[in-house]
Parts: sequence; C-alpha cells; structure tokens
Amino acid sequence: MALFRNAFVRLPCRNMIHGLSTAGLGRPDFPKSLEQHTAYADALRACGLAVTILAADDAFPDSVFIEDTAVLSEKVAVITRPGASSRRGEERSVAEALRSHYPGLEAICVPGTLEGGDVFKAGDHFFIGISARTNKAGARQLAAILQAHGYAATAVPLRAVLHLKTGVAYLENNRLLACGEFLDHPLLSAFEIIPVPKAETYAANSVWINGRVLVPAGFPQTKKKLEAFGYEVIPVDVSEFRKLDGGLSCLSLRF
Ligand code: CIR
Repeated sequence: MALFRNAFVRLPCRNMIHGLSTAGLGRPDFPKSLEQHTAYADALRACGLAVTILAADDAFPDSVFIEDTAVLSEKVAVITRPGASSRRGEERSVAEALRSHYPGLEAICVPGTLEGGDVFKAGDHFFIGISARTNKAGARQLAAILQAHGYAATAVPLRAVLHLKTGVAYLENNRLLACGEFLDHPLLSAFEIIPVPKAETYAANSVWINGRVLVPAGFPQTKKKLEAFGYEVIPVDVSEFRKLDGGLSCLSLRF
C-alpha cells in the first residue's frame, strides 16, 4: 500500500478567473477559492501529510492545478510538458521545489506532451491516459522512464474526459472508483470497480490518502458508498475549482 508523507500545493492566483474551462459554471470567485484552498490543505494535513505551499503565479492562470506538472513515485520524479500551451512553463518552479526531495529529475520533452492528471499509480503499475493533453509520444516517454525504474506502464486511450483521473480514482486494495467510459474499460478489467452514480460523476475525482478518501463536498451517494466499503471519507468543497474543470486530485502532488 502506498503511503504518502508530503504534498505540494500551489496557491490560486488572481488570474485564475481566466483559466481554461469547458464547465459552463461561470467564473470562479477568487476569495472563495483561497478559502477552499486553505481547507483543502488542512484536509491533506488531516491525512498526515506535510504540506508545502508554493507561491501563486499570475503568469499561469491554471497553475493551482499543480498535479499536472509532475508524476511522482517512490523512485523517480518526472516533470511533465503540459499539453495546453497556456500551461507550458508552470512546471519550471515545481521542478525547482521538487529538487530537494528528488536528487535527479526526469522530464518529458518535445514532441511529447503529458499532464499528471492523466496518470494514476496502482502499486507498481502506472496507467497513462492518452488524451487531448497527453499524446502518444509523451506517454511513451513516461512509460520508458518508469520501466527503467522497475515499474510497469499501460497506456489508456480516453474518449470523453479531460484527464484519466477525471473519471477514475485508485483507492488501493485493487479498487477503482470509476464513472462513464471507465466502468467497463478492457484495460482496467483487473480492478474491482466501485461505480460512481451517474448524477455524481464529478466525484470520480476523489483521492485516497493513507486510508482516508477526500471526496468533493455535495456528492452524498458516493460518500455513502465509500463509507460502506470502510473508508473514512473527508468531504472537501472545491466548487470554485470545478468551474475550471479541476477536481480534488489536480490541486496537489502527493508523494
Ligand atoms: C485545465 O484545463 O488545464 C485546467 N483548467 C484544469 C486542469 C485540471 N487538472 C486535472 O484534472 N488534473
């Protein structure tokens, strides 16, 4: 079972109101997003993590979604090359901050693109979504780096979702919380699937941390289901980040 000790988060910047979005839920409220971000960091601490908070950066409206800038594991850290051109460069300050935890950093390079939201790790096996943001070259580069460190890697072509983790969350014990195209995906058939009710698909982006599961607030059926499986659930309100297509996992790097 993967235990996490640390999390990196990055403060939302004022320019977040200009972040990429397809949600159609309006612009985020900046002061409210700061409050929600503080509560999110508190929830990470409640799961036993030491939280490092990186400074906001107005040059990158989407930079609060720090998960997309790196893929972390016990053995290696890989700095990504975001697929969204407005996000390219966010990864530089994250790389600097990660250097004190990882002596050698690997990186995705041209022509590869990859965003961390497209990657989940189940034990020693990484699953890499091929999406509008992560191309085949990026997935191949990441797989090669991971395989060199003894991990397995499988590419998962996506149909509808932004990122792989928009639709699945690995909950340890071989369990996947999943919705939509991932409910019966042939490449995920070895997992026990916990289906997210159709009306609550946003809650598929939940996060397992050291035995607890952070779930977006406002999704009672998913919460109840996870509790029935024995997980301690911590609801966290991320409504302002949802307006930018972001979820719980996107707001931190956990390692
Ligand atoms: C974007 O479109 O890149 C941001 N507005 C949302 C990124 C969400 N990140 C994630 O799902 N890992």
